[in-house]
Order: sequence, then structure tokens, then C-alpha cells
Amino acid sequence: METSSSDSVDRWETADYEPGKWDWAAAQVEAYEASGGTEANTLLETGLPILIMWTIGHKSGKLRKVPLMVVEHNGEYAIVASKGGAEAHPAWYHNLVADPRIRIQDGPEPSDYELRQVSGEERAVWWVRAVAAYPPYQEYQDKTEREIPVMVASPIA
Ligand code: F42
Repeated sequence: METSSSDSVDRWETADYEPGKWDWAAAQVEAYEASGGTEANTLLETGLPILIMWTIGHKSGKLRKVPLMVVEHNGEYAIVASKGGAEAHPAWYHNLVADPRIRIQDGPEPSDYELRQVSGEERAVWWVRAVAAYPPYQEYQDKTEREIPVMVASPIA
């Protein structure tokens, strides 16, 4: 069933925000949004830029906001479900599989994006970009059997 763009706008307005369980990440979301993206916009002392991704919990229906590293190329972003190299995917990854429509805030305001999971050659190209943006991604991949999913977000006009 094709959902209209108004559905997608409504769901962001109607879903109740529920912070994630990692307090430091939830605190970063709060500080980033309160400053319109001018503060708390890097990962601790690395100085590397972060963005805030919005998803809808596929079990809870809650609005979830997830800080992630910025891996951007020609207006598209890679979403890297690394979770520090944990054995399991981050919970938010399952939300994206259930519904690829997300919002990304990389600056003052969030905007709408559509995700595709990438594999093979396309994943390899984006993986190089991801590790260039945030080198620890390679350490995370080296320490787990899990293939860290990479999804690419394209802007929805
Ligand atoms: N995590 C990454 O994976 N990649 C990054 O590049 C990254 C960068 C980053 C930068 C700054 C920062 O502050 C944090 C950063 N993180 C990065 C951490 C990221 O923001 C998340 O905290 C982390 O990936 C863990 O995500 P998580 O969704 O597994 O969070 C857990 C701890 C959590 O909050 N779980 C919730 C809970 O109540 O237990 C549920 C979250 C959820 O979405 N639940 C779904 C629902 O329906 O509501 C169901 C999901 C399911 O399990 O099916």
C-alpha cells in the first residue's frame, strides 16, 4: 500500500519520542537539538561530526532518535549499524528494516530520507567512505563475526 507523503509527515508529528537506553547518546541528542545542531555535533574529543537519525520503533511505535557518525557523499548518507562491534545489531537497525523512511538532522533541521541496504561492490565503496570518516568502524568490523550492515539514505524530494 503506497503511503502518501502526508502519512510520513504525520507519523513524525504523532509518534511519542522515547530516548534510547544509552544515556550519553540520549544526552547528545538533547544537546544537539536544543542548539539547532551547533553544539554536541561531534563525537566527544574526536571532533568528528555526528548527525541525528529519526526512526519509528517497529515494535513500540515510539519516535527514536539515534546519533550516528556523518558519512556523506553527494547528498547521500551511509547509516552504519556498528554498535561498537557488538555481536548483535543495534536495536534501531530492525526499525529501518521494517520501514526505510527516516529523518536525518545534519544541521539546524531534520529532513526526510529513504534507505536502501547496500551489498557487494556498492557496499565496498561506501565502506571505504565510512572508514575514512570514522576509522574505528574497521576495528569494530574486525572484532565481530557479524557483517556490520550499511544502509544508504537518499533525500526524499
Ligand atoms: N552507533 C552506531 O551503531 N553507529 C554509529 O556510527 C554511532 C555513532 C554515534 C555517535 C555519537 C553517539 O552519541 C552515539 C553513536 N552511536 C553509534 C550509538 C547509537 O546512537 C546507539 O546508541 C547505539 O547504536 C545503540 O542503539 P540501540 O538502538 O541498540 O540502543 C539501545 C541501547 C536502546 O536504546 N534500546 C531501546 C530499549 O528500550 O532497549 C530500544 C530501541 C528501539 O528502537 N526499539 C525498537 C522499538 O520498537 O522501539 C525495537 C527494536 C527491536 O529490537 O526490534
